[in-house]
Amino acid sequence: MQVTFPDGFLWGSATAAYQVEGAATEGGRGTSIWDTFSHTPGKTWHGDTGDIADDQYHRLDADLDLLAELGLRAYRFSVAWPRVQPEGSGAVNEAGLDYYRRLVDGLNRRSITPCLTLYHWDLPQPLQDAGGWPDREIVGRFTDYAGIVYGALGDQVPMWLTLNEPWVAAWMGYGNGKHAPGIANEAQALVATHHLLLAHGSAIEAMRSIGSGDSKLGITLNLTPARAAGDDPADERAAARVDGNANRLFLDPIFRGRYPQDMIDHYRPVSDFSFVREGDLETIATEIDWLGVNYYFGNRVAGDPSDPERGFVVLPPEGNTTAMGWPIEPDTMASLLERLDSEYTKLPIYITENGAAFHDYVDPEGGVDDPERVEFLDAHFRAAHAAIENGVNLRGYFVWSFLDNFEWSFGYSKRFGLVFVDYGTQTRTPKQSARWYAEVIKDNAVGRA
Ligand code: IFM
Repeated sequence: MQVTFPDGFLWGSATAAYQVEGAATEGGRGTSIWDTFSHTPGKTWHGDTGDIADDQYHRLDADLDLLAELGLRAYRFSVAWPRVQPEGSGAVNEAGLDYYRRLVDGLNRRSITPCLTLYHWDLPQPLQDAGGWPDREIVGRFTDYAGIVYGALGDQVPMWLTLNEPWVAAWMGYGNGKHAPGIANEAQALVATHHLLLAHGSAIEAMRSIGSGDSKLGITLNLTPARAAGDDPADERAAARVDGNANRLFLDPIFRGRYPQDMIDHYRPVSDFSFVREGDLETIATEIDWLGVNYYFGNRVAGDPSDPERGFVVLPPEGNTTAMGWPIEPDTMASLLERLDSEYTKLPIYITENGAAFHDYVDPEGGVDDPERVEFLDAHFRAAHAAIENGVNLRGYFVWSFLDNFEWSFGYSKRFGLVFVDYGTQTRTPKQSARWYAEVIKDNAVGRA
C-alpha cells in the first residue's frame, strides 16, 4: 500500500564530523578525545581511526553534488569543535570555520537544507585534560563555542542542534568506557549527564541572545524504549530502571524541569545530586523549538536475580537483527513517537537518525544491492507515517547515514551508508537503497503505486 507524507515533509540524511571528515591534522584542527581514544591500542576494531575516514574534508563538492543528485532535501552534519577552537577555548581557528562556511554555502546553493549539530562527541582533548564533561567549567566552554559557531553561521543554517545523543557521550564515554574518553565510573557519567544538559540549555540561551532570524534550535536525544520481558514485577521494575536511565533522565529535565525521582533514588548509592545548583534546571528546561530523535531499536529487559535492587538484564533480540546485532522494531519507533507526543511535547519532532548496518559489498557488476536496508527503511517510514496519522507532530526524517563511515569503536567494520565507500580509493557507489530513497523523496511517499 502506498502511504503519502504531509506536504513539506523534510527528507534528509546525516553524518558526523569525526566519522566522515578525515584531515585530522589539517587546517589548524586540534586534537579531540576521539583522536586520542582511537589511537590507543585495543580501543577500536583493528585499531581503526578517523584520521582519513571518508575524506569529506577534501571531497566536499563531490559529496554535495551526490547529495543533490540523490534528491536529498536536507543534510545533517556536525561541526568539529577542535577545528573551530583547537584548544577548546580561546582563539578561534578561522580556517576551521571557513570549512563549515563552504559546507553550508554549498548546501544552500544546491537548495539542500543544512541541519547543524554543534557537538557529536569530538571534545577537544585539552578540555578532557581539564576534567571533561564531569567538570562544571565545561558548560562555559561549550556556551562560548556555540556562540562562535552561531555567530558565524546563524543566519544561514535554519536547523540547529546543540548535542547529539548526550546519553552516549555520558554513559559510554564516562559510564562504561566503550567510547572516548574511555572512563568507566557511574558517578562521573551522572555528573557528565548533568553538565551536558546544562551546556545544552546554556548554549540555547546564548544563541537566542545573539538572535538570528528564523533559525530553529533543538537537541537530539537517542531514545531507546525498554519493555519488561514478562509479567514478573521484577522485570517491570528493571525495565523502568532502564527507561529511566536511557530516556527519562534526559526528557524529564528538558521538558519538565526536574530529574525523575526514581532515578534520584536509584543513583543515591553513588551520588546525592549535589552537582545540581540553583537555577540549573530552569536553564536545562529553556524552551527549544524542536526535538531530534535518534531511534534504532528497543530493549527487552528482565530483572537481575543477582542484583534485584539496581540490576537489569537486556535479553537477546527475538527476531531479525542488523549487522550490529540490533533488533529490527519499526513499531517500537511509532509507539516511542506517540509517547513523546502524549507525555512530553507537541513541538515539531524530526527523526534525526534512523538506519541500519548490513553486510554490504560491491558485486561483480559494480553495484551494491542492499534489499535488507530498503526493507528496513520502508518499514520504519511506514511506522513514522502511522505516528503522524495518530497525531504526532513529526516533520522530517534523516537516514543514518549518507555515507558508510567510521562507526566509533567498530571502526570501518559496520556499514550504515546509503552510499558505499571503498575506503582504499574513496570511491562512492550509491547503494540500491539510495536509489530507492531518491524515489521516496520524489514521490513524498513510500510504496510507489
Ligand atoms: O554512528 C552512530 C552515530 O554517530 C550516532 N548514532 C548512532 C549511529 C550508529 O551507531
